[in-house]
Amino acid sequence: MSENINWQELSEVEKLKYDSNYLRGTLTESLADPITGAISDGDTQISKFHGIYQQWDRDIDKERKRQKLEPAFSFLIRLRMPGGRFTPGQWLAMDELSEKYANGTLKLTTRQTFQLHGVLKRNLKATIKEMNDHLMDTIAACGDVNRNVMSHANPAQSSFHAEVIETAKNISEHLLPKTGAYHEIWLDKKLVADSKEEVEPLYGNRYLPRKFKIGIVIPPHNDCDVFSQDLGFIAIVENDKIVGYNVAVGGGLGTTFGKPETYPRTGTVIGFCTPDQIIDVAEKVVLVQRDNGNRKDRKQARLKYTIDRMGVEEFVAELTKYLGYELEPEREYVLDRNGDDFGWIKGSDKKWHLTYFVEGGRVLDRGEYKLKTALREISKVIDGDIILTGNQNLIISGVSTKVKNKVDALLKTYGVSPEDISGLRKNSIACVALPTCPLAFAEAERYLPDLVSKIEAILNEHELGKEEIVIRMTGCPNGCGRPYLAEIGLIGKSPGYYNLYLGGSFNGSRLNTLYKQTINEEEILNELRPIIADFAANRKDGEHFGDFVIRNNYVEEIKEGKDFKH
Ligand code: SRM
Ligand code: SF4
Repeated sequence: MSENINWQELSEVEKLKYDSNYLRGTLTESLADPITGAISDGDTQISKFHGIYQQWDRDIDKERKRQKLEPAFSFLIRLRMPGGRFTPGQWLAMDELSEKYANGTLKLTTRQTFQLHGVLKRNLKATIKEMNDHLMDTIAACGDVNRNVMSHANPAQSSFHAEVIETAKNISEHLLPKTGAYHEIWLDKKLVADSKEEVEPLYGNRYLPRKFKIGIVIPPHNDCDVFSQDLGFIAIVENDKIVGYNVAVGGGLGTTFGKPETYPRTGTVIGFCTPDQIIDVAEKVVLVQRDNGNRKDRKQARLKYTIDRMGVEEFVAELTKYLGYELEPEREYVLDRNGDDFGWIKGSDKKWHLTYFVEGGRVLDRGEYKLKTALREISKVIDGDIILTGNQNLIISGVSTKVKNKVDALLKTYGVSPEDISGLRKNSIACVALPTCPLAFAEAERYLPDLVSKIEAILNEHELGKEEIVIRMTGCPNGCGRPYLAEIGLIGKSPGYYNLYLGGSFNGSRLNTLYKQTINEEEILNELRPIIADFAANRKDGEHFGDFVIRNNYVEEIKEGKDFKH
């Protein structure tokens, strides 16, 4: 495969991957270099496959330049934890690591895992080692491979939760890179075999053309936005048993302003597979993408573009060849929401489960609000686990009645008892954006809470405070907070300015549509005010905001990603 590659034709990252000796690159040398807080340019790409991104503090960028200093480099570390289930011991370990080596906060991501921000180069290895000591790793949390596999989060809602989370873990394990690079570089494990002989049976030496994402939902709850995944599985329950999964392919949300050939796309359901087939189907979809994805242009490399280029029919025909059998026809299912259901629920396991809202997914102590301390103390007493949801929230899961009372008391002690928040805030997601994200054009996590308060004031004027409306904001069009699937989507264009998108569906199955471009806060509120008033006066019974704005022609429904306008 290697000798005849015309590197001129391929994206630079292809050569980097190929030359990296199965993801080793020069990471060991970069880590040892005391002159700079950064790693080499090439290693910044390779480190992603190990769950690490190089960043710098953008808040103090100008000052560092003025002082002729290099940027304040630090690193983001992302865990791989399929299904997002953590033991209390693991939570405590992450809490401690965030204090010892990171910026003191824990970030719960939109893919059910943790990120640490602000880790200095000299502390990377110790942090990763300690994570591994607690049975947590960061392998393939980023990079051109299959990423963290998401699954339905709430054991209280479905007795099939345990089965689905196990399936997510098995898929994740099956699709892990097989290189020993991670263990050598971070855990000082000796080479088992000569690395030159080592092969990646699944990925080959250039891995995938681009990142790849998988999620599993149990209807009617679409809590991991199954249509945003490269590969989504929808569990089908018949006679009190999961009989299989509908298979959705080609979801993906990232776009680039000024490049109309980039667009968000919702996954296409192409059939049904049995539980025995699910790992094979996952593997073969990955292989079709490996062999057909665009390796020249990374902005056209996701599976969604491969499928639109091939056409769904040809893609399915190719997949069938790889599988050696046909998928069965898709089965019926209904998805009714993509947000989380908050509060305590007693599950069929007779245990208690508390779904708890974490604004922006940021766990920290701020003044009297001591969420980080509360969760630390709760982790010391619970007899269950903590599960992260795909909406940046968490579930204190599987506790007895006695412990439930202790949890409530601890939340109260630390000033973080669950509040009666609005239906809008409950359904809000903001990506990280500034100050850590190098790609952000505008604020998101640090700004959305204030904007929500201002929209709440308008909703309250119309007695719509309880109305559940999905609102999501990102600092750029990459889509990390899945804004293209929100009923109200806000995407950063420049500091203080956003594009406003309306008309996503409450269950996450329909893309929204551009309503207004490059508007500031005052304009956002002025645009939303009359629409909310109209909604209050003229909505049909039970009609959701996203459906209302389409029925009343505020925006036209987008049927295909290709029709999306930026
Ligand atoms: Fe993302 C890149 C944060 C979920 C689409 N994403 C980034 C980087 C690493 C910026 C970078 O490349 O340097 C961001 C780091 C910011 C920081 O300081 O933490 C970043 N993405 C995040 C997280 C932490 C957002 C959050 O607030 O929770 C999410 C981590 C998930 C995880 O645990 O793995 C996160 N990113 C997503 C999602 C949502 C999802 O997967 O459910 C998407 C849209 C779905 C999709 O992939 O299509 C997403 N991130 C992107 C893209 C655009 C990809 C594309 O196809 O165009 C980029 C940029 C890129 O890859 O070039 C990106
Ligand atoms: Fe950064 Fe953009 Fe992702 Fe937000 S959407 S975290 S700004 S890459």
